[in-house]
Amino acid sequence: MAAPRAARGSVAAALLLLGLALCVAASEAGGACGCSADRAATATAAAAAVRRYSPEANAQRPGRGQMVPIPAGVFMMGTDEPEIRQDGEWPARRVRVNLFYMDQYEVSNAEFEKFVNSTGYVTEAEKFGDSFVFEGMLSEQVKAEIQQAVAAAPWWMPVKGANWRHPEGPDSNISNRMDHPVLHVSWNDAVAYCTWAGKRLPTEAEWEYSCRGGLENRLFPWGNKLQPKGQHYANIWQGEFPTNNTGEDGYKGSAPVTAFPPNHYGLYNIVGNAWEWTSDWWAVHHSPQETHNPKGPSSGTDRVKKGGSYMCHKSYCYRYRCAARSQNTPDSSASNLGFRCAADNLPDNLQ
Ligand SMILES: *[C@@H]1O[C@H](CO)[C@@H](O)[C@H](O)[C@H]1NC(C)=O
Ligand SMILES: *[C@@H]1O[C@H](CO)[C@@H](O)[C@H](O)[C@H]1NC(C)=O
Ligand SMILES: *[C@@H]1O[C@H](CO)[C@@H](O)[C@H](O)[C@H]1NC(C)=O
Ligand SMILES: [Ca+2]
Ligand SMILES: [Ca+2]
Repeated sequence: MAAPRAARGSVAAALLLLGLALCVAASEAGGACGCSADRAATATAAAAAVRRYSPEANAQRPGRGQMVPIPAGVFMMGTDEPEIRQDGEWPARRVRVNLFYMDQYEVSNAEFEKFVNSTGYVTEAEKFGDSFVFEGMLSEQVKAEIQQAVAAAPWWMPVKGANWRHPEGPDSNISNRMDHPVLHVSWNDAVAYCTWAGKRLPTEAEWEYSCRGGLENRLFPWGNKLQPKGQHYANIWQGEFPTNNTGEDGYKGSAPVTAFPPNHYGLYNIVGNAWEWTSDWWAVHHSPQETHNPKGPSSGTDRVKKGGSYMCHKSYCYRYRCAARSQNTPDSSASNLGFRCAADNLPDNLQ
């Protein structure tokens, strides 16, 4: 069978597929960033932002469709206490962001189908004829037909006929999952969708700023505790990876894009469920200087994705944190990778 796209060009790309292979044992999280003046200023701005942009307020805004305003402000991007250093989660740096709009939800299968219906768009997974699927979700019949796995991440199978309409291969479908995130979409597919919708992909800075929801120096969109009061706030993996997915949070695979509580900006599943493409090229070294609306490196080979997925567990993929990041080539696709769009102004149809 043809080499999977993520493996084209370099073995490293295959190993990095979905950020799974190079995980480090994660240390316990917490601590401060050690720059108190910045923190005070950011905290003040953030507190004001949270007051102005509570999910309740956003929900009551008539005619805003599925986008919410993310207030202009300053935040600390990245962290000085990286959990996964080689991902370039550090240093913490001041970033200024203009007001923009963000989709409240990951783009769903229903929305993507509307796009495909009206444009005839064909995704890259459909053109290439295969996509990566987590082995634990495949039927015995599909598994039996596969000879090749990703060497360092054997739970990833390149599956012929897997695409957004057939997430686990030809014998699967999305008819009961129209409200789940569209999967098996490449970066190029995501750009095509957002452009059609009058939107664009968020920059990594915008994505991380909106993930943090006005909170400062926290691991997750809701705070530092993974499960406040024992509640699940995101669709990730519970149990031993990759053999025992207990689905304690209610979902072994993807969840509806509306599942779980939103963050302070009204964003759902900003971590967990599906990984989300951003517009930035990938690099692991960042200047500590303050920047204004940074757009990432001017060139590269991989694009940044954020938020982790339903497959992430602390033991091997502690990437469902706002500062966490990973990458794939722009033509890669897989069963846990999707996106949401952003915009400078509300598209006409949402006003
Ligand atoms: C897309 O088109 C098909 C076939 O006409 C139709 O059944 C389906 O409801 C359409 N999907 C959406 C989301 O409009
Ligand atoms: C879609 O998959 C479900 C099982 O998840 C199956 O019951 C149904 O028949 C399938 N529909 C089609 C149109 O293949
Ligand atoms: C999976 O993990 C749960 C909780 O840790 C345990 O109760 C269960 O026995 C495990 N199942 C298997 C098949 O190992
Ligand atoms: Ca889950
Ligand atoms: Ca997500």
